[in-house]
Amino acid sequence: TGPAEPGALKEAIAAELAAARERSLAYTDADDDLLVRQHSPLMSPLVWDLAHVGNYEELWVLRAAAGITPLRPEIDDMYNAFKHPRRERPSLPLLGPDEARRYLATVRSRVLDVLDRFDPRDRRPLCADGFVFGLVIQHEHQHDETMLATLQLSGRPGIVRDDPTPPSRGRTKPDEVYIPAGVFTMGTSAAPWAYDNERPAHQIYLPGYWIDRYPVTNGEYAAFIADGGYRDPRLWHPEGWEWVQRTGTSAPLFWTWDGSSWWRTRFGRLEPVPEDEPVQHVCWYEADAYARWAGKRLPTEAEWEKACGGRTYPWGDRPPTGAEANLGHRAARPAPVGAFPEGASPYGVEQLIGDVWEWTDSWFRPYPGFVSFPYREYSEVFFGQTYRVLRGGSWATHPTVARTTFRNWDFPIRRQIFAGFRCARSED
Ligand code: AVJ
Ligand code: FE
Repeated sequence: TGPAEPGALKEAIAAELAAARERSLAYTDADDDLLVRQHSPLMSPLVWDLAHVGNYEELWVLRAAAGITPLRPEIDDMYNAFKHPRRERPSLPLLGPDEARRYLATVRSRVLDVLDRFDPRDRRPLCADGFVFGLVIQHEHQHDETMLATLQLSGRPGIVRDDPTPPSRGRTKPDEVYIPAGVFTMGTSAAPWAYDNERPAHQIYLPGYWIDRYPVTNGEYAAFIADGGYRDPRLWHPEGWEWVQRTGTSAPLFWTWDGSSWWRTRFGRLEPVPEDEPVQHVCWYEADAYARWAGKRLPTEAEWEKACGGRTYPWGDRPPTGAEANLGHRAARPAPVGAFPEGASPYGVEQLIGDVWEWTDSWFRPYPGFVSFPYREYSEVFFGQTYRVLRGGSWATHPTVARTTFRNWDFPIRRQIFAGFRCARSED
C-alpha cells in the first residue's frame, strides 16, 4: 500500500525500489547454471524473471509514464509473458545473467532520474500517488516470490535468509470464529497502489458463517492422509479425483513418508514435517477435499475478506512490524499457528496475512464496476472459471503486496506456490 504523505512519497518510493531490487539480486546471486536452467516446466529460468522485471520497469516508468525512447525495444517480445509461455522461455535467446544485471541497472538509474523529477501532485492516473512506481515495486516483489518457488523446485539451497519464526503462543481459543450476518465493504476504491482487480469498493451481504481461526496445519492434513483422504472419491471434486488418479498424488508436494513419519524437502534440505505449521504446497483440489473430509468447505473470497474486518491489514492500518505476521521472507517457512495473536482481526481470526496463501472457493472474476487499468493483461484476461482466488499472502510475500484486499489467482492444480488454506462452514 502506498504512502500517503506527498512530501515523504518520493523518499518512500526510492526506499521501496531499492528494497525490491536488493531482493531480486540476492535471489539471483548464484552461478549461471542455476540461473539459466529451467528447473520445472511450470517455471521460467530465473534469468528470465530477472530481465522481465527490468523490461516491465522500462515499459511502465520510462516509456509509458515518462515518454522516454525505448532502450532495448528488440527484447520486449522475449519478456512478454503472453507471447511465450513459461515452458518455452528457456529456448529463447535470453540475456545472460551479467547482461540482464547490466540492463536492470541501466533502466533503474533512469527510473531514479524520473523519480527525481516526479511531481507528487501529478494527477494523471498512471502517476497519481506514485501509482506507476507502486506498480513496478509490487511487480518485482511478486516475481521475487515466483523466483523463490523456482529455487524451492530446483532443490538447491539458494535462498538468502531463513530466520527462525516466532513460537506458537498456544492454541487455547476455540478453533472456529463466528462472523455474524450483515453487509461489509469488499475491495477498495481508496488504496492508492491497489490493482484494478481490487476495485471498486462495493457492499456485500453475507449470511452468518463460521471460519477457522487458523490455517489448516500439517498435523491436521496428515490426519486426512492417514484416514485415506486421497483414496476416497466421495471427498473430491470430480476434476480433483481425476487429477489424483492421473498424477498418483498422495501427499503435499515435497513431502515423503519414511515408513513411520512425514519428511519434507525445503530449499534443498530434508527435515521432519512440523505438525503445527500451516500446510503448504497443496493445490485447490486438495484443499477442497480436506475441507469436505473435515465436514466443512473452503471460504469464498468474500468470507475471507470480511473476516479481516475491513482495514488494510487484519490488525488495523499500521504496516506490519514483524510482530503481527510472517511476511517478506524473513523466515523461509510458515510460522506455527498461534504465533501471531497481535495480528488477529477484530473478529479474532489469526494469520490471515502471511504464512501461506489461502485457497478460496471463488473463481477469479471482476468486481461490479471493474475497469481495467493500466492494462488488460494484468487482470482482465484471467477472469472467468479458470483460476481460483488465493488470499492473504505467504511468508514470501512482501508487506507492500500483502493487504487484505489483494487478490492472487492460479490454476486449481498448482502446488509449487506457497499455498495452504483454512476452512469455513455455513451456519446450521
Ligand atoms: C498475480 C501472481 C498471478 O505472477 O502471474 C506478474 C502477477 N503479473 N507479472 C503472476 C504478475 C504480471 C501474477 N499473479
Ligand atoms: Fe510479470
